[in-house]
Formats: sequence, structure tokens, C-alpha cells
Amino acid sequence: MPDKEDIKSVDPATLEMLEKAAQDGCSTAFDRAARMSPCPIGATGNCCSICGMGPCRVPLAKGKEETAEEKKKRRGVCGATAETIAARNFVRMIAAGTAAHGDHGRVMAKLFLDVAQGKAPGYQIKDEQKLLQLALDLGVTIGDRSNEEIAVDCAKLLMAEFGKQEGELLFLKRAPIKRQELWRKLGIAPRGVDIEVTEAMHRTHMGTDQDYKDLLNFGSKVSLADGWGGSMVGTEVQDIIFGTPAPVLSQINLGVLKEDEVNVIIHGHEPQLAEMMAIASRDPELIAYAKTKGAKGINLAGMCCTANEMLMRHGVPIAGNFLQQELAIVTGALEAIVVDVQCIMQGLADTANCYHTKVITTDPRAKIQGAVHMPFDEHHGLESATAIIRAAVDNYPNRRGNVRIPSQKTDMIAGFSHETINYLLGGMFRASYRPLNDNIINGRIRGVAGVVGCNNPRTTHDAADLIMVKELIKNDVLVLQTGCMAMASAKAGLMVPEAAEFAGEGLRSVCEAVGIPPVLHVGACIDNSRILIAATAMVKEGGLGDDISDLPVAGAAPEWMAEKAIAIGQYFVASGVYTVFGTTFPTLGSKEASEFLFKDMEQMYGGMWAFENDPLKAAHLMIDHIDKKRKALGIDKSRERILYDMAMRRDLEAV
Ligand code: XCC
Repeated sequence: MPDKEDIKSVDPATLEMLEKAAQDGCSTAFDRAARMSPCPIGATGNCCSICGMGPCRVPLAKGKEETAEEKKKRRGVCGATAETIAARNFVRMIAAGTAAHGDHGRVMAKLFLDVAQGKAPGYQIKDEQKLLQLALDLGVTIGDRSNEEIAVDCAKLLMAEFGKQEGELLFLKRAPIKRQELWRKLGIAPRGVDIEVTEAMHRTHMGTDQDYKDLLNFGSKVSLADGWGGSMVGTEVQDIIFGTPAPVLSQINLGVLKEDEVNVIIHGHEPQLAEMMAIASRDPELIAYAKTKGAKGINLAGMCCTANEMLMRHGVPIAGNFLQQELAIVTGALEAIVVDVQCIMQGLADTANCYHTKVITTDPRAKIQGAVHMPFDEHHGLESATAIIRAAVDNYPNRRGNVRIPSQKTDMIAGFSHETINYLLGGMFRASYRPLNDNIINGRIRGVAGVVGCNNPRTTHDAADLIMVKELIKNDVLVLQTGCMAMASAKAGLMVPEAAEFAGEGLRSVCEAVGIPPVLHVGACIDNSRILIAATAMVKEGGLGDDISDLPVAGAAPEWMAEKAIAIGQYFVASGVYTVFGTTFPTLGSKEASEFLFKDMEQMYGGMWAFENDPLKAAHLMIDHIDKKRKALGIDKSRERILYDMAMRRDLEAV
């Protein structure tokens, strides 16, 4: 793939704005990354900074053969080995990622309770079916009780999941039985969300757990408290109170900003504010107010995962992914960038100083020096959102004339929740995964891949995603995407049904029959829990083995950067999925720790990690894994037959 020195992005809008930023004398993450190379010791997990005796640097052994004597010298002051240090750092990343998703899920569960108790005006229970299904899953009595009464009980149970001290997370029961039994056997079935994060911090404290295998195995337990805990609670509740996503048409890229309107971007992860912003931005009074300031209207767009949430449920356009956050300001046409939590660069405040943009923080947990803080209160949601939009409108006359909005905006379809896939494939009256399983068994679809995660300025923006995704669909692998990688593919036009032309013949025929793109937008990063549910539905539908690890599926995060991505990767692996990361990998400084993740975990979990920086090679690692699983299931021959049939058909056509 192209070196980051050669090309910063494959997205023309991004390149255009980088040029403008340079002209305007404004620096971005791309410039900062070029100025500062990553610390070579920290990047591979070899720096231990958890106590005051260090930080200790214990790099990888030099040369191939290391004597026992040499190995003894490669230790931290406390005697910690490279593998212990790498494992500790890795587990701390998992804990941080799990904490971030968990805190998001907790806020949603509390909002759910407030909504049910009538304490959060403006919000409501939108998806009754999903509420009732949740009640059934949680063992909450339905009877002739009102939705609100049922919701109060469900919300209390979900809130208790965070502080639970013993037993098991309730959603583990949603996994295939065999998987649940494996987790129990290995002692990695999480008890609660918070307790696993806390224990991870304790175990990785100086002088506690110093067996790298034990540490990494515990990391699995923590990560499962994310995927089948905090994240799943978040997704579930959001669907109930904001609506379960269904296919929706929208647009993506910086070209969605409008020259003659008040532009407001909402950026971050938790959608409770964004929901109210969507309502406030359509308020006729506010629109009239914007007109008094000379604007034609109010244009709301999203960025990062809040964007995914707003897109999936309201069709609100997306201005861009992670590395485009500063570039939206560089257009000179952005009145306010309104942020909540996670993935918000501190650099936004500096970039905003070059233009007129207001950076508005809204969450008590995430303030930025130099930004304006306008606290968002869910109990008065609409008032808070209205005040924020007003502030943006008031800023419109301050535009400095230095406006350039890239023309790029691409059509996309999003909203492929588990329920939608079920419905689209099976129909309203017989919603099921049967057609998907059948098409996998008959070989038209070779397998399914989840390609998720962030952007990272250490690799060409969006490039690895596009190379990987195109290769996968070309080889008949149906791709499910979340987060910033979903946006990369959408910008390149892969999320419309017409993109089926890039797919192999088998996948194309299925996409055309159903009318879906070969690359499905499944949501925000917490919605990776939807992929776990979809994989489980495939197992339960039958014909593809009896555990997630039997399925011809694979996962990847080719441009990851956040600790959350490591938590996600680990819960995919511990759920039985082969998972390939690109760009960098945080344990490479220890051969032993890496081998445990890259090899031994497969024996334990049926899923394992891999690191491959070349996205084309990574795609083929995934395809090879999918083929290995097809063979084990005894369905490899059906695919050969299909290919033979196609060749025969081509021969016939040639006659
Ligand atoms: Fe953040 Fe979720 Fe990564 Fe994008 S993909 S950079 S985590 S916004 Ni989640």
C-alpha cells in the first residue's frame, strides 16, 4: 500500500482541505504525525510506566538466539519481563476501551430508566418490539403491564449489570451454548462490567499478576464485558429509545456542508444530545432566527460515531470520519463543532482559532481547554440543544470569508441492524437468516467479514479500508462495517446497491436479488455488538456449525488507533473470530506475548489475532481463514461447483 509519506489520504476532499490548511497556516493531525514519529519502544508495548522506579524499557531481544543470561538482563527494575510488560499494557488498553464503551452503555441505561419514569421529556420508547424482546431475554414480566412499567424493570436490570459483583453478565446467554460453556470452562465469563475493568487495573498494578498468559486470558474476560456487556447494553437501549435502524439513504463527505446555511457538526459517540439536536435543527423558530442572520437555514451533519448513530436513525448526513474532524473546520464554513465524548482531538481548539468555528463541549466528562462548555442536560434535552444551535446561529455572521467546501459528497445507504438483515433476507413474515446461511452453504457467498475501526495518520487515510474491502467483496465475501471504516467505504461509493458491480459473481447475484449493497453499514463502534448477534443468529439458524468459531467469518481493523479497537478485537477473538489488525500492533515487542495472541488463542477460543500491515495480504489471510472454515464444515465443494458452473456459463456465452 502507499506509504504515508507519499500520500496522506485517498479521499480528494481530505487532500483539498489539507492543502487549504497549509495555505491558511493551520496545522492538523496529519502535520503533527509527520513532525513526530511514534516512540519505538512504546509502540511495541515495551515501555513500562506503571510505577516510579521506571519507566523501564525492555526491548525485543536482539538477534535470533538469546542466551538465558542475556534474557535475564532484559528486565525492568522489578524484574518484569518484556512479555509481562507487553501483556500488562495490552490489558490496560482493553480495560480503557471497555471502560469507554461501558460508560456509554451506563449513560444509556440510566436514560432508559429516566425515559420510562417520565423524567426525560422529549425522549420516548420508540421500538416496542425490541423492548418486549429485551424483557423476554431478561426474564421481565410482560403480562398486561404498560411499556413504561416493563421498561423500568429492564432498565434497572441493565444498570445493575455495571456494578454486579458475582454471577454472569445477562447477555452472555445470547451467545451460542457451546461458546457460553467454553467461557465458563476457561473462567472468562465476566461477572459485571465495572468489576472486570477494576480487576484489570489491579492485576496490572506493579507487583500483581506477572504471568503474561494469565494476564492476556484475563484481558479476554474484560473484553467480553465490553462486547456482550457495555456495548450490547448501549446498542439495545439506543434502539429502544431512539428506534432500531432501518435502511436509510443519505450522503457523506465534507461536501455535505452548505455555503449559505449555518453548519453545525455533532461529533463523538453518545447520541442522546444528537437526537435532540436533530429535532432542534428543524425547529421553524430557529430556522427563522438563522434567516435573520443572513443564512438560508440550519444544516446539521455528523462526524465519527455520533454521525453513524444519527445517520442510521435519521438519515443525517456525515461530514467525515476521524481524520476529517479538523478539516471540517478548515472549510471556514463551520459555525460550531459540538462534541460529547471519545475520539475528539484536542487539536480542534487550535484549528478553530484559525477560523471562526466554536468548539462546544457538552459532557461533564469531556472538556477541552479553549472550547466553550455548554452542558447538556437530558432532563431538559430540547432546551439544551436549542441553546447550542442558537449559539451556532449567532456565530454565522462571524465567518471570515475564507470559505472553501470540497464538492465531494457520496450517496450511501445505512441502517443494516441485525433486525433489518433478518427482515431483508427473510421477509416480514418469515424473517430469518436462512437465506444467508443457504447462500453461504451453496457458495454464492463465500463468508462474512466485519471490517471496523478508526483512521490513523500513520497510514494513508482510508486506503487500507478500501483495498481490503474491495478485495473481500471481489472474492464473494459479504462485508459488514461500523465506525470510521464504514465511512471510508461509503465515501468511495461502496454502500449503494450499484456497488454490487465490484463484487464477485456469487455475491453480486445475491445483492442484486435482495437489493442490498455488498458492504453493509451496521452502525457505530458500540454496534459491533450487532455483529456478535448476527454471527450468533447464523449459528442458531443451522447448517454452519454450532459455535461462532465454526462460521466462515473474519474480522479486521486495518487503520485502528483507539484503545476501544483493542477491546473490540479481543472480544471478537474471545468470541471465536479470526481478527486481523493493520498499521501497528501493541505487543510486537514481545515474541512470547504476540505468539500467545497470534497462535495459542486459536486453540483456546477458536479465534485469534493476526497483524498484517498490507491490507491486500490481510484480506487474503481473512479469505484463507474463511476457506479453512468452509472446508471444516464440508461446504468447500459447493463453492468449487459454483465456480465451475460460472466457467461453464462463460464458455457457453462465448460459443
Ligand atoms: Fe473513534 Fe467511533 Fe475509532 Fe472512529 S472508529 S476513530 S474509535 S469514532 Ni469507533
